[in-house]
Amino acid sequence: MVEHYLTAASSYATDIDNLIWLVTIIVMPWFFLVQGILFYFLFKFKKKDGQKAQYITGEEAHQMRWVSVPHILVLLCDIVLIFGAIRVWVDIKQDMPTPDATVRIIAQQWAWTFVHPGPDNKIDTDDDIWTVDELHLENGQTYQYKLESRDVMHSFSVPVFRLKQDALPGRVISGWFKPIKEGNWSIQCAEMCGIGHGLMPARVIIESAAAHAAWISAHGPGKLAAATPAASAPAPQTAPAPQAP
Ligand SMILES: [Cu+2]
Repeated sequence: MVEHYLTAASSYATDIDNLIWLVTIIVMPWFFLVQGILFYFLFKFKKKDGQKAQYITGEEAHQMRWVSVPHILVLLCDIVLIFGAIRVWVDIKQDMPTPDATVRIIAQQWAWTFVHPGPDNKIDTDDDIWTVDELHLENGQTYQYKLESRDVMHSFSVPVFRLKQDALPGRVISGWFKPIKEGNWSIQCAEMCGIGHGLMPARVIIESAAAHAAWISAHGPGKLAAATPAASAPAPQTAPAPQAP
């Protein structure tokens, strides 16, 4: 179960994982050091009969060093973390690689609508393929997404992509991802969006170029493809469905 979410299925998932490892490796020694010193002092200076507590102002140089030296060391660690974080942030959020295709992602209470480009590889044209709760992507392609909300705030979360992006009503938020691992993975809304929030799962299906081309050709222009239930195999269904909005 956990391994399912640990899979790195986007080109930048490993960069995010490495950043979290960097934070863990830098913070963990400090945590154990501070806890160790705390418990050592708790036992060393515990109340003893006949011994009065001293009042220490901490103003002398050798006492102030207990604050200033760790303070400087923590600041140096912060600088390392900030550099690591900025590098990943710029790669993922600032730089937008030239996309091979664009998908529109529309959140609403309580479902996801995905608009895929049809054979012309453009969205907002007659051959778009609309799906509900099922996003189809071609492995190895770079996608730009345009994220919208029809009602309240939602959050488009794809754990295997290490992607979580808020959707705000009235705004179109652009970003990108590049799937690198074929499979059928979870999408979940990660923003409390009403009573049905927990019932808002979807699937991202990453398929080979041939399988993706077959999926595109199996869906007529402008049709709303039937969604595959979240727990089932990714095989697309072709049941008749209402026209796309
Ligand atoms: Cu939600």
